[in-house]
Amino acid sequence: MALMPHILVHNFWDVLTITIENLTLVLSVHIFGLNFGIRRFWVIEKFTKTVIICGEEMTSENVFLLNTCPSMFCMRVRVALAEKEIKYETIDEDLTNKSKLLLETNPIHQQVPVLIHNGKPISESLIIVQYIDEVWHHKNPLMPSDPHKKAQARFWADFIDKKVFGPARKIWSAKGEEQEAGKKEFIEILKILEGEALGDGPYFGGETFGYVDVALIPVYSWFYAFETCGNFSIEAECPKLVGWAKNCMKRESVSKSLADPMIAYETVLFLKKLFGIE
Ligand SMILES: N[C@@H](CCC(=O)N[C@@H](CS)C(=O)NCC(=O)O)C(=O)O
Ligand SMILES: *[C@@H]1O[C@H](CO)[C@@H](O)[C@H](O)[C@H]1NC(C)=O
Ligand SMILES: *[C@@H]1O[C@H](CO)[C@@H](O)[C@H](O)[C@H]1NC(C)=O
Repeated sequence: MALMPHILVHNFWDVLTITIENLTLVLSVHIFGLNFGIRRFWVIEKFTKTVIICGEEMTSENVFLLNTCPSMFCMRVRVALAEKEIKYETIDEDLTNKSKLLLETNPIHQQVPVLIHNGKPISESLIIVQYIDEVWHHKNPLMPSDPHKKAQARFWADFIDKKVFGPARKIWSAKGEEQEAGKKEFIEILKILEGEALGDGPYFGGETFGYVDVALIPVYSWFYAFETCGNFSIEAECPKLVGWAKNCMKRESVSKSLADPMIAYETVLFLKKLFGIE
């Protein structure tokens, strides 16, 4: 029988495959320039142009995250995966030059994060966090089980999505009155979260670290950038909220998943340059 090897060249991997009828054997895989040799890889999913492959040696859970390090939305997913102790591979995206894989797995928004679990993509950070909580429900549940408490948690996460990021962006991207308005709105929103949602803490979910904590904690890694750009102190305005954030940072799932504040600050400087601000 004549074997016909197909060489598929992709953004971040080269795969040498042999296809015999419907069976595809992957013989040699180069990922980020590393040769994984002949191993038992299997093809998880064929998107139109990209083959997702996975080897047992790489990850036991078949979880990939399309990621950029300083993205607050990606950090949410990294925190949730860490809480669940899931092994996964991150695939770093250059958002100024998006990969085919990103365009294929999130064709509607073309944004990170995208979680690919067993070849199936899921996008939108809060939806991904809920998915993670449902699939790995045995370990550190993030969502309360009581339907009313669950609805409240979803309310506050939605509030964060709708209210926090707009003013936060104004702090670094605007000047003068508009920047002052951004600072004021940002602090007002944090005060609402502090007063109405956090309560006596230690977490938004009460005694246990949960969904709302995951939704908000990545913003903390951008505080330094906001404070530097806006010349103000968030801690002076919202000491309780900063106390909550510092407490969250004691969790390894959080401290290991959040970007270094300097990286967030450098990202702000990069974005300013990219958008011609200053
Ligand atoms: N609502 C989305 C927001 C995701 C998002 O804004 N991602 C940014 C990076 S922080 C992105 O991919 N931007 C690229 C673009 O919009 O072209 C979520 O929660 O996942
Ligand atoms: C964009 O990405 C592709 C592959 O992902 C690479 O070959 C190309 O050089 C990149 N272009 C720029 C301008 O970085
Ligand atoms: C920053 O704020 C302080 C007061 O809080 C003020 O004295 C100082 O001039 C400000 N710096 C700039 C660069 O606006």
